[in-house]
Amino acid sequence: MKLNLLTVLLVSSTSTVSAFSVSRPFRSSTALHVASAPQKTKAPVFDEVCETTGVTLKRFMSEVAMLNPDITELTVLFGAIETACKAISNLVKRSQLPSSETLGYQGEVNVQGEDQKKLDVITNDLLKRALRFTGRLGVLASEEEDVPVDLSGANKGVLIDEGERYVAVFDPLDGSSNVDAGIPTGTIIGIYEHDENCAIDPNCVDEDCSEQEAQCLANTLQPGTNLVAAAYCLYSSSTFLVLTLGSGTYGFTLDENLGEFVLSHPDIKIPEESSIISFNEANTPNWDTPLQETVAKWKAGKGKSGKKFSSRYIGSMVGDVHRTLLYGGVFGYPGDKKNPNGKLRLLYEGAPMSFIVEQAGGLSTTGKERVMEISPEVVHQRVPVIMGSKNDVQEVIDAYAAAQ
Ligand code: AFP
Repeated sequence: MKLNLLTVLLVSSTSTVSAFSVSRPFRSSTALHVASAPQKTKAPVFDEVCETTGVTLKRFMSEVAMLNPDITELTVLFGAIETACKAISNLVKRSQLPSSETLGYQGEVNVQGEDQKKLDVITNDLLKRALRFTGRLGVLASEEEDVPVDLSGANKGVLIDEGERYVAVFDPLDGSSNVDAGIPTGTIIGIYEHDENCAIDPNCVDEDCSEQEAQCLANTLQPGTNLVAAAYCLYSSSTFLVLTLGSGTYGFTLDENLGEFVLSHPDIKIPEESSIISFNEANTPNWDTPLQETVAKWKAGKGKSGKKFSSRYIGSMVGDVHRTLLYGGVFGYPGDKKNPNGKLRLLYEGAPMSFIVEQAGGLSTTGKERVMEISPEVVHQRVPVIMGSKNDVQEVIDAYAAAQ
């Protein structure tokens, strides 16, 4: 069904993208009309692999599409994500050179009161445009945008067909406070199905929008269980792209000679238990008692596994979760007395990363509930997150349950 939407996203002649949308916070006061939970996708098996190129992300996605024709459109989105990640990787790498002039602050504060880095703004623009030019996106929400951005009208010129349309949520440069020191950073992306029945009057700006129109723009407010895909790119010693389409977690490494992401970590399985904790431990005295006690036991080697845990913390969620996926352990940013919902954002940090971790056999919880099952009420909602190895995270869940 063709969407009856006109643009509320304007691209100015100076290439600055500004979103004009409803300014009030988006609250799902009534149930959102959203697509039903996605079906499990079939994962490809590669019988024959070229020794020189390996399995590229392009081949992976085209084989996924052949096995799952209903998600063929996702290959176009992943083409855009791939290009954006390569471009961001180059920007991050070059940022240390004085000639790049991309380090430091932009001089703006985002809606969450955080100072925006120059690279936050540049990468947000880059990813937004890459996704928009696919013509497959109805709405997007980003850490760096105050409100969701309706793209349907803006896509008119590049719309290829009237196939499925998606909602993208992303954090273009997570961990950007580390970027000036050359510490790993990442991009996090979640993809939902868009409600194609949404119709927004072209004159709908700010208070002119009806509740229904506001809710259509707020089509981003879906729980993680509705995600059809999630991915992160890690800009580190190598550039990685790790994704799930709901059937396992797959890791690709950028082969800089080929310019292609090559499957390097097929069907990642996070170790069921480990001995690594990854928290900002300066906040320990303010954590909930069950978490404080569990972590204290782990440090003393008196937890369920009897192993003595050690600590690894970068302060970039993508880097910390990537290590946790490969080595096991528990990464978290829990709620505390000062910030009961912690620091991480549900929509574009907590939910997509939980999807990736769960698809690798891990768990992700707030301590009291599964992160994937929380329905966001506002776009930039924060959520306590404790994710990683199944047995270790279960120990935290059990401690919370016992304390109730
Ligand atoms: P920045 O993007 O502002 O650097 O924040 C990164 C982040 O959202 C997440 O990637 C980290 O896990 C977490 O914040 C680190 O927060 P602390 O600096 O409070 O430990």
